[in-house]
Amino acid sequence: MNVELQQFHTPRGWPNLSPFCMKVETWLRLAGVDYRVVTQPLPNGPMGKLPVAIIDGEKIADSHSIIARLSAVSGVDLDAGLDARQRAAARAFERLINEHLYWALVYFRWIDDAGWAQMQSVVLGRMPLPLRLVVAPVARRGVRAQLKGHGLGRHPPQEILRRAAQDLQALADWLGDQPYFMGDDATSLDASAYAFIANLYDAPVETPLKALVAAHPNLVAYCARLQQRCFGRDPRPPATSPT
Ligand SMILES: N[C@@H](CCC(=O)N[C@@H](CS)C(=O)NCC(=O)O)C(=O)O
Repeated sequence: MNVELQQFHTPRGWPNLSPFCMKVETWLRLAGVDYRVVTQPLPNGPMGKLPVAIIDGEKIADSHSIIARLSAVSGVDLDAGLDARQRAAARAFERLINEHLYWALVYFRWIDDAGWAQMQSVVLGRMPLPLRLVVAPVARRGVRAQLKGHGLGRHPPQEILRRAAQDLQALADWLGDQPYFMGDDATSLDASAYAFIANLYDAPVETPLKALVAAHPNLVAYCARLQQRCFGRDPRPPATSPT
């Protein structure tokens, strides 16, 4: 099986600032499937977003579709041990993380001025300054429109924080003292949960969301556990850039 994962360039020492890219890479690590990374400067691919994967020559966009295909081709089903109710809960939590909590992260990185200042140096900092001066405001305007379209971005920052805190409370209460979200074994929900919660808590762009995670010691310990298991010991394969 040949897997190429295309994801955004990311600062050294951090798997990926895009939680969707990091979700796929975390799944690959949990499943023990070999892959190589090709970094992309801008979103592209069939859906104009990243991640994209090329699996045995087939190009697939969208983290959910990528993981479904990876699972089918590799024969590794991290959710094989779940019954129907557990699958239902895992699905609901995954959607909460991917479709709601994610947008709070987007808001505090791209729209909040303190986050935006960091994003410009960390994410766009590799671009030559004249290009950055053109690209940065266009990208920010696009993200602002996406947040309005979603709806969360129409709220004031305090309300966005309050709703993110509710999501994190639900996640912390569900996790309790289990090692993984669905019990003793990692499932595909952990790929999402780790990638997104760690991006809130540990990533090299700090936002007020960090303190919301820090209020839950079990989520903090969870991030450390998954970090150690997935990215701690062996470094990721060296990434290449497209020629
Ligand atoms: N539903 C997609 C979402 C992917 C996504 O939103 N990726 C972001 C980065 S985290 C992106 O490429 N954004 C660029 C854009 O929207 O222009 C998935 O699950 O892969």
